[in-house]
Amino acid sequence: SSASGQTYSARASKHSNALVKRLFDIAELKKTNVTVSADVTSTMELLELADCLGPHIAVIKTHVDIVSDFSNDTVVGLKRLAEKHNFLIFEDRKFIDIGNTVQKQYHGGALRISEWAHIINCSILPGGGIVEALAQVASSNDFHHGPERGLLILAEMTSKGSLATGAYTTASVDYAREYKDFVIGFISTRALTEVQSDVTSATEGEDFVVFTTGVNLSSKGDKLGQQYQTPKSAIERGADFIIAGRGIYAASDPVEAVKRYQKEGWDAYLGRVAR
Ligand code: 5FU
Repeated sequence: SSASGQTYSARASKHSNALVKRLFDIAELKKTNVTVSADVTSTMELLELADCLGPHIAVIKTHVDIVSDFSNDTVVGLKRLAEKHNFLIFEDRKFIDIGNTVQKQYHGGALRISEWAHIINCSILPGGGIVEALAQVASSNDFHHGPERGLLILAEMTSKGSLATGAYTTASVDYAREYKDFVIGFISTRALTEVQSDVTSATEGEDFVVFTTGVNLSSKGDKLGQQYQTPKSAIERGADFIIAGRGIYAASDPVEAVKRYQKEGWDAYLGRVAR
């Protein structure tokens, strides 16, 4: 059966990528497939959220370029809380440029993303060279420090009128298959296992991890084109991890909210693997 019909622990035991194994192990251990999108704009808010939501999440998703006082303290604090609560860090930087530029954006620079982010993502709009360039950084020799690293390809987007569809999405899957040691999965609204192209088709045992953004229990969207589905719907369509931002951090009680997303996400997962 396809990967999404199997339990996280079954997938962990078979997967060849150490980071994916860890991700699935965390999900199973903490009984959560929630990624919180912690889109707050100060280090204090970010670290407070990470600490209080930490027990209920598998991954924290950051946009550190919106943190107005980003510094070494932000990084040290995030890493400490990731260890304390056993979650992974996903920087949603969406690299989208020529290889030479994305290498400098990933490694070094103002944000030093390669030093602390387990997971990053990119668009394949520039072509396969972007994946190659990021993979080189993650495996380069001057680079033994830092976390285990993996890449998600931005195969679809949740905003109204998104152009990340059709041939773009198919090419995303092709590049994931071509670079499957470094590409751990997709940002998409559904499982992409069925996608076939002239170039590639699914190999036996293929297991890409699906992260789905645009998840909210009480809203259908926002005034700027965001479109939401519920945790249950996302998981039924093939999400392995649901990503929720405002639904959690902007709730009057974020801890109570994250528990609701955790329960709905986990119940939907149990339903999916029981089928
Ligand atoms: F790639 C994508 C996408 O297609 N839709 C998104 O919403 C990324 N996102 C991110 O997920 C976006 O940048 C936010 O960080 C987050 C959604 O936040 P929300 O508050 O749950 O709408």
